[in-house]
Amino acid sequence: MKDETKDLLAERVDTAAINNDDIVMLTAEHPEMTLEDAYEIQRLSITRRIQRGEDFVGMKMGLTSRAKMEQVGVHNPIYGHLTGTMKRSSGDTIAFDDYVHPRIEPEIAFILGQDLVGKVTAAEAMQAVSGVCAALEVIDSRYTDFKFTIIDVVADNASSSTFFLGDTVLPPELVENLGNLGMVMSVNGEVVETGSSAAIFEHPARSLAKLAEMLWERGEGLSAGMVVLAGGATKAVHLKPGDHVHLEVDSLSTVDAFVE
Ligand code: OOG
Ligand code: MG
Repeated sequence: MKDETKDLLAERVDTAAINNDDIVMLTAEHPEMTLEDAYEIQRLSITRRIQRGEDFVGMKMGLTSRAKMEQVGVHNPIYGHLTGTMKRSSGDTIAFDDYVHPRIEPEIAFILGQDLVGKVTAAEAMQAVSGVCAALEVIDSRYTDFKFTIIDVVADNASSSTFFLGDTVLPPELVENLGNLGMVMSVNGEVVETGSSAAIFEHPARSLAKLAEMLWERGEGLSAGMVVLAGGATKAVHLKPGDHVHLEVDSLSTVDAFVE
């Protein structure tokens, strides 16, 4: 795929995200697009955000649990970039009108205290982690009906739109059983999804190591200070105006997200 085509497609996904417009899958028009083209389009779309003044604050893994893979019909993990404008604190409110068709999912977030570069084991990856917290991620595919191929969703920055971090960030040595923490997500007081951090690539630390490996294969890495979302533990749930989403994760602080 030509560089100028990638530039045009990066502009298309970026503009759709700005205007909350849904768009036709890019592969419908460009069946020749490869996964590497898609990661390049993602990078170009992030460069556009940085040029507008957004900060690059971290990365996310996506499609690391079976429930997530089955919900969207894509069975391989992917990654996306997170910027400062996507970040919220527990208790914050988002506006439904700022999204195309938002969904929310329960996650575990890592804060890196050191750079993490290379093909590492899960235990090695955890040595770079200074903090662990619960998180809610709002995903918002820019594609019509939330339907996509792996190539399309990668080009669309893995549906990234907003993430809420829990108030308490614990050092990893204080989180017993990180690989099997109960996770309960409620909407307006009713439990909608239950799961375990074990569903996230068998252990959230394995997801972090996989991200480092996927980046390493492209000559990239993670830097100290970054946030990393390990991936949704359960399937994602549709949001609507007026929703109050509450997440409880064993040993970690709760996270609340409000929609107006
Ligand atoms: C792709 C993003 C997946 C996760 O945690 O699995 C993701 C999507 O489902 O639209 O964020
Ligand atoms: Mg996610």
